[in-house]
Amino acid sequence: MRRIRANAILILTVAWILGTFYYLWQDSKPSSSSSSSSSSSSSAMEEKQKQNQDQASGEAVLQLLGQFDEKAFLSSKQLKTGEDPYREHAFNLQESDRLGSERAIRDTRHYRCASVTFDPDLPPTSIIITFHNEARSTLLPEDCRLLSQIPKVRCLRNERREGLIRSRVRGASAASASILTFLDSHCEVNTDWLQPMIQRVKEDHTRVVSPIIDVISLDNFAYLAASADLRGGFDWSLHFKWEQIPIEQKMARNDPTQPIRTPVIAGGIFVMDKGWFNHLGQYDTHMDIWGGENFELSFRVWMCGGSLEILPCSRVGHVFRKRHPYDFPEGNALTYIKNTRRAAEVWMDEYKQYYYAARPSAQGKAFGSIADRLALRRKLNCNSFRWYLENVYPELKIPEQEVAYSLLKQGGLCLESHGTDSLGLAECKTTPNIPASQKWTLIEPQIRQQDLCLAITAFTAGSKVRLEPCNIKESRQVGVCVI
Ligand SMILES: [Mn+2]
Repeated sequence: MRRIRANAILILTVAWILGTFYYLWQDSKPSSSSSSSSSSSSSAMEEKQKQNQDQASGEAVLQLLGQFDEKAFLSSKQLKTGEDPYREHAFNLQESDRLGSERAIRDTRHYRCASVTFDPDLPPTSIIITFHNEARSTLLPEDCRLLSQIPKVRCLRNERREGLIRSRVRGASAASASILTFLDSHCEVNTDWLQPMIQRVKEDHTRVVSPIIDVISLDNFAYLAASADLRGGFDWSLHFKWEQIPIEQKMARNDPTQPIRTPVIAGGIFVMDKGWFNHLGQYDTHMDIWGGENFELSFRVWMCGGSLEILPCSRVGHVFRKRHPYDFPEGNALTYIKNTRRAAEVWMDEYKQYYYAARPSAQGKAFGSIADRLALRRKLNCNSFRWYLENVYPELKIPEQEVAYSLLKQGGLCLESHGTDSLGLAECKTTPNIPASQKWTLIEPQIRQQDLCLAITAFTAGSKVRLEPCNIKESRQVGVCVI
């Protein structure tokens, strides 16, 4: 009896181990694989199915391209022997050309994404791709005449160099669908990338959604899965960075297919309702070429009643480059400063001082008139930047640096702290330096000494001022600033 039980346990254990391996193998195998060499253990039937899929996808591509002859198009502008394949586009053009526009890539989504369902009647979307001297093999058309041979494609050519911001606005205005999909011009979309985004926007038109952006190697064009635990963040110089989802949010995520709230989007790839895009003021069209527009859009969306999400079940690959392959007529740095300065001046309220502290070179640089954008902000009755920091991005640390400090004088005497809670007036001391007890720092809206803040004891005439631990939500400390 005991032996039978032991055997049963052994069999169950072996089955469990095999099952686990099968599960892991299922999870990691490339499900969109159409390369017949990918799996030697597949049965003949599976091979046949794959071949059929291959054929079907090949035909679908032919249908999509219509009369457009991709091979002829690419061969008319080939790399010369000995030419640096990185020179013109800052990625390996030779490798990009060799791959062509259709290849099998690994489905990098979490396996549970495959069973997520979508409404059968999702609304259509217009895809807007802006480009400037893009390579022929990463974005097929660079010539509007050839481009128009591809069914459904419209090509708008600007009279002069406008940059991505004004070009996107022009593309959005010409779009016929009610949902806009913005794509960079060197992207490769993955399995069912579009449905999750359209679904979220259909359910709530104020959502602005973005896929997880996978990495396409600029050297060999390998398609690499990006982490699903990242969101968009920034530092005070308005430098975008990917950052880990805060640990509490990560712990609370029990469904890996659920959207990730993000303070900002990277800006290259996102989906937005067209009516909402127009209602919110499209883009700041006084921004030039590239950069900063993602902050302006992100602040505006959050502060004016919308939200930003990254959808883990949508994956799009992007060639991340180390330099811009095109020139900036005003110079790269000046353009970035102009654009981010406009974003800071319109949206960051008193917190723009931290932007200037982190990017001192921005001080005094021209950024044009922002009157129309300030009017837009008033019209839309948007929240303050402080609201944004408290509700959307509390993880962004406010610099502890002393923004403005000085003595606080009454008559000939100066306010001085004694210990942690008592205050008094004393002879002003300035040599050799202001002592810590008389040095008061203004960090709006509080007056501080390290972690202690000046506060009134009550909102009545004659109430005393005292020192207490700083608390930004304590109105008795904010009131002190009004003096
Ligand atoms: Mn890009």
